[in-house]
Amino acid sequence: MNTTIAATATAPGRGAIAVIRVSGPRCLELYSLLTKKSVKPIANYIKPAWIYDGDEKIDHSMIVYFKSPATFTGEEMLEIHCHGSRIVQENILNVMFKAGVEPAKPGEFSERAYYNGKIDITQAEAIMELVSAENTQLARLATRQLAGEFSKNISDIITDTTKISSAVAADLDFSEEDLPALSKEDIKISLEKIINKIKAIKTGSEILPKLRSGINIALIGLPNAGKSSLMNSILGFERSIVTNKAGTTRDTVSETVEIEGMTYQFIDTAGLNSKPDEIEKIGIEKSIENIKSADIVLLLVEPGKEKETLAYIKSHNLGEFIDNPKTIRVNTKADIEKSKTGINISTKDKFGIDVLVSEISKLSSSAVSNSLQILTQRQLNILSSVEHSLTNLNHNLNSLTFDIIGTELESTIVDLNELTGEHANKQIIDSIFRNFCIGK
Ligand SMILES: Nc1nc2c(ncn2[C@@H]2O[C@H](COP(=O)(O)OP(=O)(O)OP(=O)(O)O)[C@@H](O)[C@H]2O)c(=O)[nH]1
Ligand SMILES: [Mg+2]
Repeated sequence: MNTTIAATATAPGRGAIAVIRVSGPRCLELYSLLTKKSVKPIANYIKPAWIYDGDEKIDHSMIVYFKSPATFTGEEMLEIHCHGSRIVQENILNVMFKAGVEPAKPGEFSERAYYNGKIDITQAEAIMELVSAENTQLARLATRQLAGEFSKNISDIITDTTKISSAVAADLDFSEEDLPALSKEDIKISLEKIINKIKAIKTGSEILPKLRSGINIALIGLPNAGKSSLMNSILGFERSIVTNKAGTTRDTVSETVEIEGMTYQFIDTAGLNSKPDEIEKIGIEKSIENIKSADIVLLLVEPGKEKETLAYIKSHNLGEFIDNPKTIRVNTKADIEKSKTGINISTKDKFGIDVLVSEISKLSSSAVSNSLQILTQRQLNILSSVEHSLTNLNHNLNSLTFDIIGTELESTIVDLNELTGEHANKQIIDSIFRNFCIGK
């Protein structure tokens, strides 16, 4: 790019320090304009310096020059770590804007990195995910994608597809004299392998929306079972009211918490009372809705109430939630009496809660396997369409000529290349980067 761009990279608002980023061919000239130093700076060394607007000192900052091509964008870059007031940032940027530097568009630094071959599109998308990651799991996944794991998976699939496509092309050249080196059966086996790889990536991403919004855990049981006490114990603060009166919680009470890198939304519900008053009735309807939509159900039973609890659940058509892999049976008030089935806990004597929490983690992390990938909607759409065409191709293989099979494979390779950004069209690239923050 011929232009030099600048923007603040840190979050807007007042902070101790803000970082202004500059990229483009005029960085060295701007370094001496801003610092009034005529000596060429040593690359990658951060130095304290007065920043000037003409002859006026406007901040005492730390400034660093990055020499191309070993920089984030691949171009010459500067970073100015200035004092974090909005005015200081604006003043420094204005010195550069007056000198003809352009304000960076959202995502323009990453876009330049992409066009200079520093990152591919999936890595750019990973940067965006990392910046917005709300929990450790998401941050970890985004980091893996940034390290190129997804691009590697896709390039493996492209290599596999190219292998069949080249073999098909070679067969086309020699088919007059020789028997084909590649049988339809061979193609079928290879295609199935590729389709399965794509399916695995897609399946691995199904839990993503849950990772983002949080895994819902509903606490259910008869009135006074100890639901609110348990929820408060897990959260570590008194979110729900606890009393010895049955029917204390009348509405659902929910709270988000991060446990071992995952976001959970715990939902305390109204006790399942067989003889509810008007208000409880509405609360119980909500409890039942929550049971049905929860990812994990904690079924709480206090000593002596097992039969009654199970009878209530069955009589309300919720029987499927009793012996269900997503239901954890929790025996509350185990300081009074323990049960042989389920996890015994006591919020009074504080035992069993750690066992329960690790059971919850186990249940949810089994869904978050190592095959988990971050997929944007754009990537998912391309993968689904590739899977669809390869499945069709595989299905109709016997009736197709090698010529047509070759053409189909070629067009699949073009689609796959779009995933990592090779041959992706400019409009798509633009729309990806314009969703980024300014300064990224
Ligand atoms: N002994 C003993 N009592 C407990 C324990 N946990 C809760 N309780 C008592 O049981 C009563 C009911 O507790 P809650 O947590 O309000 O029960 P709940 O299921 O939310 O009740 P509702 O909101 O009315 O449906 C309170 O008096 C608690 O102090 C426990 O581990 N041991
Ligand atoms: Mg309660």
